[in-house]
Amino acid sequence: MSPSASGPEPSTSENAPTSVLLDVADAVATVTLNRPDALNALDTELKEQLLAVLQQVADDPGVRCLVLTGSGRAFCVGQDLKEHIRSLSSGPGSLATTVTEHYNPIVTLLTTMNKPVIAALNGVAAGAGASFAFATDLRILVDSAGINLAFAAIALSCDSGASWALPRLVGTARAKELLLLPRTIPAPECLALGLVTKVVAAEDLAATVRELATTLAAGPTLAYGSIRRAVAFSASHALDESLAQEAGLMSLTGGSEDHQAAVSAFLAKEKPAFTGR
Ligand code: T3D
Repeated sequence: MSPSASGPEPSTSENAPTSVLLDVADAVATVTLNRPDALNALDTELKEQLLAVLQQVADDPGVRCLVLTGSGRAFCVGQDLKEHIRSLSSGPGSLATTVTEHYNPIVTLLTTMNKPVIAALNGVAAGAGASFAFATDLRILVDSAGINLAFAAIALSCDSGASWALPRLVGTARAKELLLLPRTIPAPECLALGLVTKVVAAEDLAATVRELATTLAAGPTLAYGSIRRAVAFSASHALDESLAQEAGLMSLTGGSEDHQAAVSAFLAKEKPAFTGR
């Protein structure tokens, strides 16, 4: 599973299917969900490949920013319901298994890896696909697409962290409305609600994301990772605990090479060159 410096490559060994592509260039890893004919619906193979690739990206200190995107006209329409109907016939056990074995670790990696994560939403994001997008730091959505919290439409509750991330993005009342009454929320409304960071024309998506990812990949990665952890921690802890967590992370980042270099550069009126350490 060696990363490519030139273009997207299979995420797994040579003859394996390519439901997920990984490209690494200039410290930016681009992970592409690659079942375009199925609107990047999440079947078992894709989920297992995605989990492996995300772990690889998280563990690679040479990667300083992750971009998650989809191929074709959709970002991701969530669980592959064609596969799902087959597993339903074998009983509810398989549903419980994929949530804990696939969805939960995927979202944990997206949420907690020590580097910034961008969702390049090239098309509709639905169900767990929407949840994956919410687990990232910045979401760039094409103006022709939307987001659909599709779970209740098929009589499911919600998963992949939707109940955790959505209220933090839009507030509890709005989160419940979007989950109880699923619909495809058009791009301008997604922006107004705070579900996405930015809306762009489809032809501008690649350049917008590239510029953002390049900027983040050249930044203070340790500080970025620590900011992710501090914000996630304080969302579910009291002020005194959050202050203690901040103090620990300030101590960590205060001892970093990047901090030393950045303060020296500031005082010398120079631009800092961050190494990520
Ligand atoms: O055990 C477990 O796995 C539990 C875990 C669950 C996690 C989840 O993600 S649950 C939620 C699963 N996802 C959905 O319920 C979304 C279903 N899709 C839709 O609601 C709509 O398709 C969209 C809002 C995403 C897009 O609408 P639209 O109008 O642009 O497209 P469409 O015409 O509805 O769909 C186009 C085709 O894609 C269509 O197939 P066809 O008619 O061309 O042969 C449709 O059936 C197919 N498709 C869309 N979503 C899925 C799908 N096929 C399989 N799985 C899908 N999720």
